[in-house]
Formats: sequence, structure tokens, C-alpha cells
Amino acid sequence: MTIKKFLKLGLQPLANQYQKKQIRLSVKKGQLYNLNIFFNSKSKLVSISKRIPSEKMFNSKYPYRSSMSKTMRASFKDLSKKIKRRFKPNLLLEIGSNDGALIKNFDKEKIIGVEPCKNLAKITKNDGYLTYDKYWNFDLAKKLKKKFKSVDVIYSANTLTHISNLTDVFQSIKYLLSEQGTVIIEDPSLLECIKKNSYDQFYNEHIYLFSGLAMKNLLRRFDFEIFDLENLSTHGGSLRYYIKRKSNKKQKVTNKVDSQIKEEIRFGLHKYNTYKRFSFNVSESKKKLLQILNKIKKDKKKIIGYGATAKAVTVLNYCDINKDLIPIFTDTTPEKINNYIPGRNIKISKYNKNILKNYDYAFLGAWNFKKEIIQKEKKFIKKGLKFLTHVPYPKFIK
Ligand code: DWN
Repeated sequence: MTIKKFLKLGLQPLANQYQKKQIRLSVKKGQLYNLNIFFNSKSKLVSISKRIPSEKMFNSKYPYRSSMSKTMRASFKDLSKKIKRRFKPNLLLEIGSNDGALIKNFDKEKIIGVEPCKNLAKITKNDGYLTYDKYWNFDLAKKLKKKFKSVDVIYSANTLTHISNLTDVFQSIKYLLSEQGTVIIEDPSLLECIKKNSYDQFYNEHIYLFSGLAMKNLLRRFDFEIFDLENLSTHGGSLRYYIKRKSNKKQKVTNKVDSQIKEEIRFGLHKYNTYKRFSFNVSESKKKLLQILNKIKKDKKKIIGYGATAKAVTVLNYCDINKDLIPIFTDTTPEKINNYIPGRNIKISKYNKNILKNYDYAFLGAWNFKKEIIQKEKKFIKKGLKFLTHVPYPKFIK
């Protein structure tokens, strides 16, 4: 069998659908689905089985904003400098421009945003950036080609993992990209996910988790190839792929591409057994996390969840963590505040700089921003607060 299941994360709600009130979600009403993860031994692609229609996930109520963290703002600023220096694009297109964390670093006449979540597209439109509040597909590529002829750089961060029809994605990119153009794609790295045991990278929005191996195989179908690569620390470890047409001989292929693929093979990303081992580690992680939380409860200590991430939704639902173990979360995102964690009915309270004052522990939902958060909350850590993380295994952060 080419496609085999390796991980079951149980019944899950839609990750970013924070609830206005406490309700019991049901499978019958389509509010809960079985989250199963598969490995394709031919294409090496890892994906979830369930496909939720894009309109149900990415609409005018989408709460996630890329500009909410210092780390991501800095990462996009840094990349924009690199793009300008290395590729000097006359025109750049961003697929999934969110609230404009990247595009705000470019001149208005040199960049186009594509963002189907109308609430987010409105932010960059209001700032004067040309933004199409549409899904990325061939119809839109045709429209853009008519208007702009071609685009020199097409960039997309944390978006392609969210689109089911990758054939349409790349055909549309190929149609619009200039002959010597560059595609830059950035998404969580499968290798880092397996190494860090960060199973919470899997949820309804993350249809795929890419590796260099799988990306290489995928791109071959469109006569594209990776010519450079960067390992990033963002979002728990991401890969940034620099891609060109095979016919473009101007850009040389760096040895980073081969070394990444060698490292992935050395780790076993081409073999099903690696994923089965990961699956075992995930169930061990669940047991350990529950042990720690139950001890905190038994000792009558106080704990708060820090960062109501989509990832935390996977963890809480997979581990069956309820209010008795983590009574409350805090988050800075206006759209999440005073709502409840999907499937768990745990309230999300507005962040303020003294919120940790009355707590003994904080469970790090936003573990990918560990450095930024630890720095921000160091005065409470000095006073004895302990952060609890489940990555790479459940433990208190020293
Ligand atoms: O791919 C996706 C990524 C990029 O963003 C989407 N499918 C959905 C979303 O995933 P996530 O919710 O797991 O993303 P983050 O970036 O890990 O979310 C961080 C959350 O933590 C935000 O809600 C903001 C919050 N936060 C906070 O409250 N205080 C973050 C920081 C840094 C803080 O200091």
C-alpha cells in the first residue's frame, strides 16, 4: 500500500473556531472529526486524511494574525531585505498575505497581496496595498496575468500546507511567474516536527507537512526545482524553499538542497517505520503531560495556559485536557479573547502584563515563541513561576 496511516489524534474540532460560548460539540453536526495522519511512501508526502472545505476554515472570521508576535515581524522584515537585495523584484506577489506582516516592508506599487480571509485582507487594503480577497487558484492567476503580465517573485509563508489542491497551486504559480522568476515557500518542517515530537503541527488547517524530499518530488511535476534552502527557527522549525523553473540556468543550485535531503534520509523520513516510532513517542508524551497536570491539580497549585494557539487545540483535545486541569488560557489576539478553546470550553482571557502574578505554572501553548515569551515574563519566573512545555517532551522549562 502506498498510503499508510501512522498517527491517530482522536476526535478534534476545527482548530481556529474559537467558541463564543461553552457548548458540547458533536460529530453529527460536523463540529468534530477524526484526525488521522498518513505517509505516502511514493511521494514521501505526509498529510491528514480529512479535508474541510476552505470556505469553512478561511473566511471573514479567521482569527490568526501574523503581526501579533515580535518574532514573526522581525522574520518578515529580515526576509524582505534579503528579497530586495538578492532578487530585486519589480513586482512581488504574496499568497496568504494575512494582516500584511511581510508586505508592509515593500513599496505599495511593487507588491500584491492575496488573502481570502476578508477581515485580514481589509487591513492591508486600508493601508493602501493592492490586496485580492480571494483564494489562490488558476482563475485568479489568469486575472493577474492579464493585468500584470508576470510576477518576478511569488512568496508564500505558512499557507501552502493549508491548500488541498497542490496541482492547482503550482500550475497557477507557473502560469504567472516570469521566466527567470523565483518562488519562495516557507512552511513548518516535517523533520523538525518529528525530531521535536511536535504532533500539534497536525490539525485540520495543516493538510500537509512538507519535507525537502516531498517538496522535491512535488515540484518535479511542474518542471520546478529547489535551488536554495534555509532552515528557520520560526513556527517550531520551518523550511524556506527557493524555487525556480528547471529551464532557468541563471540561478545555481546550492549544496544546501542536497544536504537537507541527505539529513532527512539519514533521519528516516523516507521510511514508514520512522513515523510509527513517532506515533509511539506521541502517545508517551500524552501520558507524561497528563501525569504532570494531575500532580499540579493534586498539589492544589494554579496553572494558566499561555497562547491559545491552533496547536494547543490539538494538544488539549488529543490529551483530553479539560478545565479541571487547565482552568484558563490567556492570549493577546483580540479575536480570541473572551472566547473558549474549541472542544474544551476553556476560557481565553485578555493578556495583561500582570496576568501571571497569581499563578504557579503556565502551560506554553505558544511553545514556538518560547524565547520571546520567557524574555517577556522573566520577572515572574524570577519569583518562582514555572513554564510547562510538551515539546520535545513534557517538562518544566529551566
Ligand atoms: O499555520 C498557521 C500558523 C502560522 O498560525 C495557522 N494554521 C494558524 C496559526 O497557528 P497557531 O495558532 O498555532 O500560531 P501561533 O503563531 O503559534 O500562535 C501564537 C498565539 O499565541 C497567538 O494567538 C498569539 C499568542 N501569543 C500571546 O498571547 N503572547 C503569542 C505571543 C508571542 C505572546 O507573547
